[in-house]
Amino acid sequence: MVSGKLYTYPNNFRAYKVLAAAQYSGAKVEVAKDFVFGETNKTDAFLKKFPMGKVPAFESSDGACIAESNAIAWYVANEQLRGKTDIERAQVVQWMGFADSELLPAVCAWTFPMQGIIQHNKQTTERAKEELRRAMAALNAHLLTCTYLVGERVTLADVAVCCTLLSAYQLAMDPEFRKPYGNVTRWFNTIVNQPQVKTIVGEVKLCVKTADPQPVQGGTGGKKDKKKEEKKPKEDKKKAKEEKKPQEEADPAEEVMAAEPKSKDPFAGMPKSSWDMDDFKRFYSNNDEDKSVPYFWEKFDKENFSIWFSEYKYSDELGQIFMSCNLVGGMFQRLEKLRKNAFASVVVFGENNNSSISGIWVWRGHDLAFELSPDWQIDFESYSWKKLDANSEETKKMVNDYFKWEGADSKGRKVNQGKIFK
Ligand SMILES: N[C@@H](CCC(=O)N[C@@H](CS)C(=O)NCC(=O)O)C(=O)O
Repeated sequence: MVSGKLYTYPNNFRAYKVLAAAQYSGAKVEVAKDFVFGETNKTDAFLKKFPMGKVPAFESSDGACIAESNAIAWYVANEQLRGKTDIERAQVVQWMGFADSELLPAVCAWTFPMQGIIQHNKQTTERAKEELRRAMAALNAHLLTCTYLVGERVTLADVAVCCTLLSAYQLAMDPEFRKPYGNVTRWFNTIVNQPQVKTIVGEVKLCVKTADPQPVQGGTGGKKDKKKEEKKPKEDKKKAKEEKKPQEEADPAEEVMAAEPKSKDPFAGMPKSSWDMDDFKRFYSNNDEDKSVPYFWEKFDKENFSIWFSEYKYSDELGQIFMSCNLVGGMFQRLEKLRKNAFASVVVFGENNNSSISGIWVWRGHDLAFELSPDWQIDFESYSWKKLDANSEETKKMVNDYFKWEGADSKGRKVNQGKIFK
């Protein structure tokens, strides 16, 4: 029986292929708990196993390391999913290639701006829609006479194509766009409602209205972010690069950015502290919160560090949970240089179309840290910030709940998932 650990961030459609395949085959695939995108996958230990530093990545119980989501999905699958004959297996590979080459670039180019991952560009969007129409027409013709893409049962072909189309069906392709592709939509509904797929991707609601592009900075999607968006073109590019822009070419400005001198540590002038924050971070990663929360309070240096509660201001504009998670993940990435002097647990509460984001932050000094560096001013205005009294019982309870990802938000929404900035 195949078993092992999958490294991924939450709601990664590439990881869905692997996890759904494991549901069919019974392979034991455990998602690595402490994985932090942009951090864990850049460590020497990770790069030694997976030199490209990309996820999903799989480490089997007997030590084999596999990168590339399709290869991992193949490895954890069973005979039904891989195809029973050589011709079926070839067709499965064909559709997996089709998903990556014909669908994925168009889906990403169209939906990434809606998720605030890359900047919206009308021309790129129109080209992506056109490419998607062509691929959807080919799929539609194939599915006129077939229930599944290959053979008479679900295979990896269905899983891969379906997962690749997921964000397009959820965010972009409204009923009018979908109209000519009724066979594809019927097939898509069949696949996402397979119990083995549904348990991984959750309830899928088809797009009613094409989502609007969102500001890249992890803002609100509203006009209020326009100014910031214009002010920070460099970060837009950086973020877009990190997310591996599907259709954009290397931008010389990015090379210029890479060559920019490193800015001075904004905390350099602050007094030394007896608290070794890295030690706490290690302790937190390696122990249950029953131990790490008391450890925090035992070591925490009230003189030189402060504790803050932050809340995303525009929760009524949050849509899909994975977009809320992207918002938090994007903010963490943009605060890279703050990591050395800060720790945070940020929680997404609720469910799709009814969620909120809030968190507990701890950093060096007693003022709002984001004002110390121009690099850190992209996201923080989208949040309210309240400094907490480190001596109060109320603060202790909040820290406890947030560090443990327990409890509910002010509207009673339960914890959906948390992210740690460390
Ligand atoms: N072809 C690869 C693509 C993997 C990939 O691009 N992963 C992205 C996240 S979805 C990543 O890890 N990017 C990190 C980086 O480029 O440093 C697959 O299907 O697994």
